[in-house]
Amino acid sequence: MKNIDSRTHTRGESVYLDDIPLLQGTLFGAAFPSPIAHGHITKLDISEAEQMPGVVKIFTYQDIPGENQIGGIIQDEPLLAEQEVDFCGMPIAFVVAESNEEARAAVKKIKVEIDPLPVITDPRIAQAQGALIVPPRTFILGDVDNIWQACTHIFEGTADTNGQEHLYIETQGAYAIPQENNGLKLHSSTQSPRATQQAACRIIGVPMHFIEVDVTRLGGGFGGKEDQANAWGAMCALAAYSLKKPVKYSLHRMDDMAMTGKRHPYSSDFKIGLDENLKIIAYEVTFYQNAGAAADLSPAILERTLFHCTNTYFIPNVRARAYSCRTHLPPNTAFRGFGGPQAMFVMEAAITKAADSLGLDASIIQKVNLNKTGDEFPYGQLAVSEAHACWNKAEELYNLEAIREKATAFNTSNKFLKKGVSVMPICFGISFTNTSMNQARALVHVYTDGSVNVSTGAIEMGQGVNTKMLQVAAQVFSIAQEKIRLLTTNTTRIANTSPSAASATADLNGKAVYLACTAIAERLLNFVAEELHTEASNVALKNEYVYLDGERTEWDWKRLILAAFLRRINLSEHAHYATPEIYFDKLKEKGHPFAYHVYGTAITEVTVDCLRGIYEVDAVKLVHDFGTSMNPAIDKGQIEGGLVQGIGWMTMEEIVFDKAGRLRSNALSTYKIPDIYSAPKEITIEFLQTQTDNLAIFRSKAVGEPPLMYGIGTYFALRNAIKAFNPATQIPFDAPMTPEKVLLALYSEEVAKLKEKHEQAVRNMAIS
Ligand code: LUZ
Ligand code: MOS
Repeated sequence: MKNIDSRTHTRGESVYLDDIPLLQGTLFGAAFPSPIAHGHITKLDISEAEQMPGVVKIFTYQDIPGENQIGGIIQDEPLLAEQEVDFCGMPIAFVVAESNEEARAAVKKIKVEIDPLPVITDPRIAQAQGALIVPPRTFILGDVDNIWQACTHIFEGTADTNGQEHLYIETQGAYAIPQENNGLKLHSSTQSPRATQQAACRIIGVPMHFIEVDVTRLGGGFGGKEDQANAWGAMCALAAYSLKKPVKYSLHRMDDMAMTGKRHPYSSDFKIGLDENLKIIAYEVTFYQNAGAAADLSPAILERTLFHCTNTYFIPNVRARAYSCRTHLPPNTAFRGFGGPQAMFVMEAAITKAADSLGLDASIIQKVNLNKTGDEFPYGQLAVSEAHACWNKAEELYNLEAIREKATAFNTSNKFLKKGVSVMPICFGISFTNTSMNQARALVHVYTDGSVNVSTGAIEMGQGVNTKMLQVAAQVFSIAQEKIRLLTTNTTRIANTSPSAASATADLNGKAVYLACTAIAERLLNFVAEELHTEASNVALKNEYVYLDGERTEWDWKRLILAAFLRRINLSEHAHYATPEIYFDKLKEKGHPFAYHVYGTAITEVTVDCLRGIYEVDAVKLVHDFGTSMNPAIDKGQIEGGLVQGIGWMTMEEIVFDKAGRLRSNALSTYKIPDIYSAPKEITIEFLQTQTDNLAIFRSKAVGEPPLMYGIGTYFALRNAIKAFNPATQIPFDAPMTPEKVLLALYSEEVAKLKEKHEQAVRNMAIS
């Protein structure tokens, strides 16, 4: 089945926030961001801005009737700065004017004086000063301290990954419309309607039932709107509530980039120990997470980093420690993978360090350490593993040996072009790590003509979740897809939603749709069985007909529905689903937090131009564990998108903050994301279709986040290509591998000599 949005998308008819027709009298907001990363506000002068044409009101924290607080996990984030600013881009005031342009013009007239305070951008410095968001967490398996002496090989090192801009095509935004009796309707580009509703209510100081949040779809989220859509929703709600006028704020790209948090940069130390058979028997890792200026989702992300610290390997002795460090960057936030990719990069760096030192290909160490069913993760859950199945299938199907030989032959006959190959196995846990969030609801109405409406808590953000929801309803009722419509995500129809996140949206909401449709179907079957003087177990719904003992009856779907309605059978159902079996004990740091894991293996081939440092990804060939995919077209789309996004994070996407905490890569001219030319020339996706029972909807495993981590393979393939040119080079594990870094690594000796010469020249100048 194709994506139900494809027609309106290609015709430009799909409705995003900016496509909502504006009500007469709508006002427009714009935030005034702090120009400085850290300091005390000594003076805020809005008098000139207030006199600007079209300006209706300028809100500061003093105009907030409720609580000036939008922190989710920890109450440490004001909506509008009070006495202190903690990051460059922190909203200080909210201008509301009659037009967008007037609001933005007025923002430029606001004057603020700030006494600067020291700015920290490095998480290790923050940690050394005790600036932590939450106390550190430690996961332990086995006895790492007493196993080092049993190791044949021990290697240590550091590995760093930079952040990543979400770059959803639709920027953040909201549109608040007053209703009678002080109610508000809030359109928001949010992954979490409940969180946006709650934040807005808290700011205004009204109970949650005063605000209805409604979302048709998002033009991308990637985690950037899991928590950080709330501020803009709250600002619009605040202004609409106090002015009794509709208020809209849709951020400009550069404002969005400067004011919102990104993927967390991490700096990490590792120590890895192997026995004589290359089995990793000890692994110790310390993560320094750059949380930014407020907690946001950082504690949850830190937790997922720990959960994924051993990637897909079984390591019997592990100690993993993680610090969430408070710095003066915009609060970093959820981003596809949610701290997992950062941990997996460190694991792969440790293996690569061992392989380099032992003169081996990393894949030899990777392969002998893949986990098996029954192996214990450091957090106590036992694996149901497809690691070997994916690896072996990829190795054979794509002929890894031949790929390697081809690359070696190419490298022998080319001086300035070098190929590199890597293998990247992945393992990703599916469920919110916070057990309580693993719940969802669905509301299904069957109308008297047999047509069906479905509402869920799922947010459609381009990932195709609505199509999957429709498939569930169509399958349970056995009716044509044209009879079913997916409605907007709305807090009055579906309350208390978990964010559409953690790759779990289709599973959680799909199960709720399944339960709702099944309940209605059961009532229908009981009713028709009575009409046909038989047992319900003898009748079934099939292709829009009632079947009796396998034979089609005269009862078609329409007749059935109308007759059931006239007999006053309930044709609506609101169902609730909560993932069974999962739990986690934070005191022991043990449990069974994930419904299941998703596995896969990717082989990456790259070519580096050793004169210029630029590179191409020739091919990524992978085997992915889909369970039993319920929609291969959508799932393949998720794999391709995730992979290219992961490659971008690992290669060309480079976030640069200067020492003062100002974002320098603040536009698409200075922040490069993969385009069609930098995507792999070839992406081959092979399905590992398994029949094993799992907790996924229709056994179709979650596919949102796992494929991003295949992108890590590109980093290590590039490294191998560089080493083919310059075997002696020492390449720090420091992603992204930009062309500049490639060039420096290719000519590390020359670079060192130039540096020496330069320093000598500087010394000579100083003397003369
Ligand atoms: N969001 C969240 C997530 O709140 N908890 C999670 O475990 C998670 N995992 C992935 C992505 N978003
Ligand atoms: Mo997410 S990182 O699943 O919002």
